[in-house]
Amino acid sequence: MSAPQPRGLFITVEGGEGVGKTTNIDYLQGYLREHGVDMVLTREPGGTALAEQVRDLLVQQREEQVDPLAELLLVFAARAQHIAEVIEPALAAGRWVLCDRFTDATYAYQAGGRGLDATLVQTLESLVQGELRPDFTLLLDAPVAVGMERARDRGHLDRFEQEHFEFFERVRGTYLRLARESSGRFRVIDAGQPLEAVREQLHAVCSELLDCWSVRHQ
Ligand code: Z5A
Repeated sequence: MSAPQPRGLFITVEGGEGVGKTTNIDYLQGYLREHGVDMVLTREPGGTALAEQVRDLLVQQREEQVDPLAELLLVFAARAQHIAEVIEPALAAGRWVLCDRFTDATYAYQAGGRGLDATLVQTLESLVQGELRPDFTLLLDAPVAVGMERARDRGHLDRFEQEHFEFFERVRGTYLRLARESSGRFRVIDAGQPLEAVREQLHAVCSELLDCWSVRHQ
């Protein structure tokens, strides 16, 4: 009888405003696929038809003030659908999942940024995810002023991107605290550096991920 299929690796990429997630995820995906990794690339909020509709509701500018608790519940509603439809089936089939943001973003934005009690996030995390947690999280970190300038240069700003400097300082502070508290899972990338230097750091992390995968297969 053949050995059971090992679960795929669940890798999340996190960071504040303008740190270059999209730019670097495209690069990571290309690099890992070249090294033979069978992978699903997805994002939060989003990743399914329903969750992408929730994403639109969350990021659109609107007249009414969005209540932080309503925002939190929408984020987790989208996440429940995303886990059931995309993440769990892929991991169970032995595929890697590379996800642009996950629950660390909820701690950073809804608890850190908006000021909601982090225990609310913990409660919903347990309810919606059960035991599911990322195997590795790449935190792209850059000074807030650098990130905000890059995002401004990109043009149109969504509802989150229009937040003020102090909001993004709290987001960054929360991410860095999470990285210190879960240092086994997090890899912090200095994303304030030029792209070439960021990619060198990503190569080192990719080698580690590929090593971890080959151990899982033994
Ligand atoms: N959100 C939440 O509140 N709670 C949650 O639980 C979750 C999400 C999951 C949408 O997410 C919003 O959802 C997000 C938080 C909230 N709002 N914000 N802000 P998103 O992931 O789509 O948001 P985003 O931050 O706008 O992601 P992004 O599109 O990946 O942006 P980015 O990180 O700024 O990446 P970029 O577009 O690749 O880079 C920005 C510019 O900088 C671009 O012109 C690049 O060419 C340039 N760049 C990138 N790297 C460099 C370097 N190293 N040097 C020079 N220039 C660079």
